[in-house]
Amino acid sequence: MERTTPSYGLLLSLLFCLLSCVSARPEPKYAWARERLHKGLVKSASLKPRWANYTTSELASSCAEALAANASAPNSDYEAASVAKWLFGQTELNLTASEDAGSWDNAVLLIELMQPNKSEVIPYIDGDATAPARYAHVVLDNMATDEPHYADILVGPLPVQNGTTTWQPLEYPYTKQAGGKVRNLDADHDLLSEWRYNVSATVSDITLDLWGGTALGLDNDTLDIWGLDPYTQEDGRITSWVTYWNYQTDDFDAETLLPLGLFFKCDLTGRDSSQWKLEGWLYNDIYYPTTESFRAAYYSPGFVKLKANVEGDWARTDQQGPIPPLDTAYPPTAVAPTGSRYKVDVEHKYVEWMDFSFYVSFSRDTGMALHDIKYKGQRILYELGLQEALAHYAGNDPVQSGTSYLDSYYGFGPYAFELVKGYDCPAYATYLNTTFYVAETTHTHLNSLCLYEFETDYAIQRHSTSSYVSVTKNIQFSIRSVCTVGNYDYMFTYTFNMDGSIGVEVRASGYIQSAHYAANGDYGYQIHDSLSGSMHDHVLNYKADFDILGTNNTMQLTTPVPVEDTSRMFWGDNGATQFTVVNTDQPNKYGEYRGYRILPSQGVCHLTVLNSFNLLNAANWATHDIMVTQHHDTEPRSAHPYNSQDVADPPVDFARFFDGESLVREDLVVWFNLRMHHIPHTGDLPNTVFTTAHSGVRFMPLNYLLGDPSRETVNMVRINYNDGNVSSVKTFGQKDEECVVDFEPAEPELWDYVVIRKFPYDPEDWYYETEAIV
Ligand SMILES: *[C@@H]1O[C@H](CO)[C@@H](O)[C@H](O)[C@H]1NC(C)=O
Ligand SMILES: *[C@@H]1O[C@H](CO)[C@@H](O)[C@H](O)[C@H]1NC(C)=O
Ligand SMILES: *[C@@H]1O[C@H](CO)[C@@H](O)[C@H](O)[C@H]1NC(C)=O
Ligand SMILES: *[C@@H]1O[C@H](CO)[C@@H](O)[C@H](O)[C@H]1NC(C)=O
Ligand SMILES: *[C@@H]1O[C@H](CO)[C@@H](O)[C@H](O)[C@H]1NC(C)=O
Ligand SMILES: *[C@@H]1O[C@H](CO)[C@@H](O)[C@H](O)[C@H]1NC(C)=O
Ligand SMILES: *[C@@H]1O[C@H](CO)[C@@H](O)[C@H](O)[C@H]1NC(C)=O
Ligand SMILES: *[C@@H]1O[C@H](CO)[C@@H](O)[C@H](O)[C@H]1NC(C)=O
Ligand SMILES: *[C@@H]1O[C@H](CO)[C@@H](O)[C@H](O)[C@H]1NC(C)=O
Ligand SMILES: *[C@@H]1O[C@H](CO)[C@@H](O)[C@H](O)[C@H]1NC(C)=O
Ligand SMILES: [Cu+2]
Repeated sequence: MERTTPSYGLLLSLLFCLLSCVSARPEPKYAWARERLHKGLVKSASLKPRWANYTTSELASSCAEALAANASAPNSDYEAASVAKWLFGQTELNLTASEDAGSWDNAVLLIELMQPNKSEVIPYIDGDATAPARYAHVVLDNMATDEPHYADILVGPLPVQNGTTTWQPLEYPYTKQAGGKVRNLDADHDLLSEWRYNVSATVSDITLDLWGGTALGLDNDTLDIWGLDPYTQEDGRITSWVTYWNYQTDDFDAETLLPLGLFFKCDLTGRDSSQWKLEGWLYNDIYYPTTESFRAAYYSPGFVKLKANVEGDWARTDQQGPIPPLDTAYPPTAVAPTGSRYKVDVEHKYVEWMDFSFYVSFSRDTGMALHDIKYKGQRILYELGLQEALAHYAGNDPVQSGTSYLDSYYGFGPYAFELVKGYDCPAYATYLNTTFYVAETTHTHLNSLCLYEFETDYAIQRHSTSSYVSVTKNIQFSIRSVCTVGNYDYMFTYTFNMDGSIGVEVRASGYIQSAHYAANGDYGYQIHDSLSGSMHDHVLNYKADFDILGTNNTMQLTTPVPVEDTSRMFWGDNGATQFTVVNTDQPNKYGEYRGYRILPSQGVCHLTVLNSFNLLNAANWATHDIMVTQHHDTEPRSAHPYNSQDVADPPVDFARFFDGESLVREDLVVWFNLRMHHIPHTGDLPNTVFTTAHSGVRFMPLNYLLGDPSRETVNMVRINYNDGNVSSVKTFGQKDEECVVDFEPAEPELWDYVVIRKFPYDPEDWYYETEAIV
């Protein structure tokens, strides 16, 4: 496969050259969302330690339980708590309960079930091998040291037993062999926050003059300061740029629309705050190396003061403006008149719909994933799930140009909140809870996954002739979750279809992260008085571990080509290349290979940024559209949540998965990306909309069956006619009873909505004080 030359528009072409120019500037890094994490999830300040046996939840919602089904399920209650209790008994770990832990203590961040090796699971679920031993994956936040680091460890076997349970550094799933350790650049978060407020205090006169407010860490602050994620990691130094934002003045989450255009750079290397340094200020594209030089310029005649971004109705999402004609009449709505036509085993998170079945798992890092997806009794995918999501910004200013969020750092699990019935999913959907265990507390988010059937607005099949018309309803089945990671709401949906195809889709809504418009014209449209829609790329990486008629699979391009040197590819010019995972050992009766084809269904574009200075090796999964490797137990995931902490030498460098290994008759894993180029325009205000911020890939059976399986449904009709008169109507045994729709079930009870989006989280009081999550 050759890489085709992209023909992006003007702005994007500009980006290529201008990004490199920006890289020559004093560079940035700091993350506002990090603050949330530490305020809440990591240090649940007001909570009692819960590691003894408080929790009722389990490691069990993790995928391994689903895969290893029964054998691993017993005793899942209290299991995470028992692991925590055991860990606190290991004196060499020197752990402090999360609620008491400060920035110089070791704490437990996460406990989950370790995903068992596929090499052990397959013989178990398909054969008569015994169930794989179960282990807990634990992440420690070791801060009682000059070199704070996260440590991935394995605890087991489970259940915990004195004498037999041990812990060991976890290393095999990562490309970096460093004892499962990665440095923690944010251990001194609180001190750093204080330090930045101290810097800000030195220009209070200026912020008061410019914006009538201060950022001092006081209750009456009207300004916020935050900056880069990841930090800039260069030549052994850790630096960051910080910028000013107006706080929103009401409930609407508008802060990321209110940048003020003043920036300062700091050197944050090391743990000794007396060594941290302010390295300069930037305002209106002019750099001032010291506070004194900035102040002197500010009070000089002719200093240009930029307009501030101030909240208004333009940044609020409630109804406003003239109501469109007839809009107040009740709109069409979906109902399921005969109830659900699918089965959900809530305990095992096992789902059956029509000829599909699968298990659902949920994790702190990456949220929802599907396992052991079978179609007509045959496994087609061993595992399908999100791996990582990147939002790579560009801009003339150091905060935008330095921002490249890798969202699994924050985790998708903690940000999957309750879905709104009748809005996020149909009112009649099945809703499942999700749980994860962090900081010695089980967190349960109610109704945060939904499953439902839905009739699309187009038929799946039709044909008409002079004597009949034949047409089939397109009924599909979806599972969905929505994760609000900071300012954005990502909607993740897997869709199963009667033609045997599976859709993987993501949509984005919520507030954009914007830039001050000053001198940013090459990086975004001006979208409000002082606002630039900061251009960025979203790239979301997925793992699709195909097993087509077993694990002896081959990647087939349009013409069957062994692809040893072309394991990383682009969709190709004009969609001319078809990518199909086939089994060459079991051709169909015509000798054609049975397989599943992978095709983009929406939003085909590549990551614009090449050789990102911000990311170095931390997101090497973003370079191509579709990447194929052999399955290895040592390569379960394309990324690590702390890749951002050491971008040059991250725990998982995806590029190292590629060594020219054979992709012919091997157990193949397809890693693919969903992407959106986002150049926010006025229509992104107040929020980006899901309609166009959308990317998808579809897996479709290719020569897999001998015909179209959607012929099996009865939900079709054939109307026969002659000379203009209908002679018969065939409905194939469809349920034809008159169904009088009772509207009640279609109207959800929204007063039941459970507000759990707050940090800290109190499992005894889910309704407890809500904090904004930006
Ligand atoms: C919790 O622990 C206490 C003592 O540590 C024990 O008495 C109690 O049975 C435990 N509860 C559960 C549900 O395991
Ligand atoms: C789970 O175990 C029960 C009985 O122990 C058995 O009937 C059932 O088939 C098992 N289910 C699976 C998916 O293994
Ligand atoms: C254990 O952690 C405490 C802080 O929680 C620290 O003061 C102490 O030095 C640590 N001990 C060892 C042996 O690392
Ligand atoms: C899983 O596979 C890896 C790599 O082969 C191995 O190091 C590890 O011990 C295995 N885990 C278990 C629980 O067997
Ligand atoms: C293990 O031993 C410790 C200390 O001897 C004890 O406190 C704890 O309850 C024991 N745990 C189990 C599961 O037996
Ligand atoms: C912030 O300023 C206060 C008052 O000058 C000082 O006591 C404190 O140590 C400073 N904090 C940091 C992190 O520099
Ligand atoms: C904010 O509060 C502090 C102390 O409470 C006070 O000194 C300061 O004047 C207040 N600032 C504003 C802008 O009102
Ligand atoms: C979700 O949790 C709530 C509260 O514990 C419980 O009542 C409900 O049954 C759970 N839902 C499912 C589908 O398990
Ligand atoms: C898988 O392919 C290998 C050759 O690559 C062959 O030796 C083996 O028999 C095949 N296994 C199955 C189950 O067909
Ligand atoms: C079709 O229906 C019309 C109206 O009922 C009738 O007049 C006509 O004879 C019918 N034609 C045929 C071919 O049955
Ligand atoms: Cu976007």
